[in-house]
Amino acid sequence: MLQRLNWFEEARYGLFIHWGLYAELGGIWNGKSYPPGTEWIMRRAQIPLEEYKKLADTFNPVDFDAEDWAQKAEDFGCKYLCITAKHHDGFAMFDSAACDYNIMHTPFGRDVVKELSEACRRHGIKFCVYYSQMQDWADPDGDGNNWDFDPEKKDFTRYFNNKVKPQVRELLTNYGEIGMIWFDTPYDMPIHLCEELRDFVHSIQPDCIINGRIGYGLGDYRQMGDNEIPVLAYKGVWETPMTLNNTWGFSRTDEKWKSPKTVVKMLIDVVSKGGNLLMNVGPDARGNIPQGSVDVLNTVGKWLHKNGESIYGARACADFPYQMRWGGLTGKGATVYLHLLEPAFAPVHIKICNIETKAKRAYLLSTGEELKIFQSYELARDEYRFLVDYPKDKIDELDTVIVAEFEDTPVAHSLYMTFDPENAKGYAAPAMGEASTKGD
Ligand code: H79
Repeated sequence: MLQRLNWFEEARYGLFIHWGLYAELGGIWNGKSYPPGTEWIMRRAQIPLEEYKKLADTFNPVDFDAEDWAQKAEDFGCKYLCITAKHHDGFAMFDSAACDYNIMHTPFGRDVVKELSEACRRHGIKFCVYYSQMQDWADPDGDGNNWDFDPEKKDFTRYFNNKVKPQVRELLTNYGEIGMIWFDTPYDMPIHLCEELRDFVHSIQPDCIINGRIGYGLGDYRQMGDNEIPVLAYKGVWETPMTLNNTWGFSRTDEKWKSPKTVVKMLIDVVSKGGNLLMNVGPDARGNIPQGSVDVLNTVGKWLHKNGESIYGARACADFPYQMRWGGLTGKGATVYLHLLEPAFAPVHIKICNIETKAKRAYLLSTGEELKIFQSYELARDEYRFLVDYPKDKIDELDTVIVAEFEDTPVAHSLYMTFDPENAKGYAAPAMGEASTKGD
């Protein structure tokens, strides 16, 4: 694996921030609502550029406090933060000599990227930037705005040389170490420009990660689709960007936040398949992250501060070919974290089927309390299994984490393994009633 991916694999959970001029509209233009995807409103409502640009004349997020946002990211348990430096609308949230259409030319006149990069550094959070490299609805040569500009006259290479490369250079030069640059919607960008962009990034900051949406598999890791989590564990490094409601940018109408339980489940689902979760918030035009989203992510953060060991640096376990309706597994070497999400599906014990590796002990992560374990050979199914008792009175309704230490990295057997009586030795058959499979 690439060295520069090490921190990313360790991090597992990041905070995505979609913030731009569109926050002023919050999904509403001329009294008409354009959910979801409020950051797309300029294109969806075909707002003339001259009209949309007026938002820059009024952009003044007086409540913006980089320190507060970085503190929040830390409280949420996020290890990296990625802010939209330029989204498809073409407006730069940083001081850019390459293009005047940027935050310095607003009543606010402060470089948000600068302030956030410094605050993140103070809080030990990897600072990352999102940059839309192909679409630009403010530039006649950028992609996507066919209502102000004639598509026939577009010269993308000119845009690439005049705006993309100079702005990417600014981002990678003026803000210290950038953990990752997050590209988006490469559409049909020619491969030689994608390669040029990749090499350009690494010529300035060799350690800066490039996400998959640079196109053609040229990125350092695989970017899953927006809000898409794969069904199976995925080999290699990957990340799912996820909305907390149903939009990336701020919405005046959408307060349908996912519950803390849903977020924790998603995080476990993603990490148990070897990926990262990049969870989004959309601050409003005053610079406040909506309180409803803060409340949800704070609750998740409190859980993470107690149980983070089972997430940060954790990996997919051997792919046990069973659906574990009670929850899921994450792992680190010979340690397995059993995430009890649905105790109703584990009325007696928690069970991992088809696991032969010997267990040493198990304990409750939150208290360290030792738990009783069983391992047995199951004649009926010709397989080994691992069971652990759990304290029914110490359930964390978000997720109760049980740590099981094995003698080695646990391996799953094929469903079609053949019976070898020798293998069955050394495992005590559980006494009746102790590790009953009734109801399983
Ligand atoms: O930045 C966020 C999105 O704006 C961006 N990717 C994430 C991280 C993105 N760009 N394009 N797409 C996603 C795919 C296009 C989705 C669309 Fe729609 C469907 C555009 C118009 C209809 C979603 C729904 C966005 C607006 C409405």
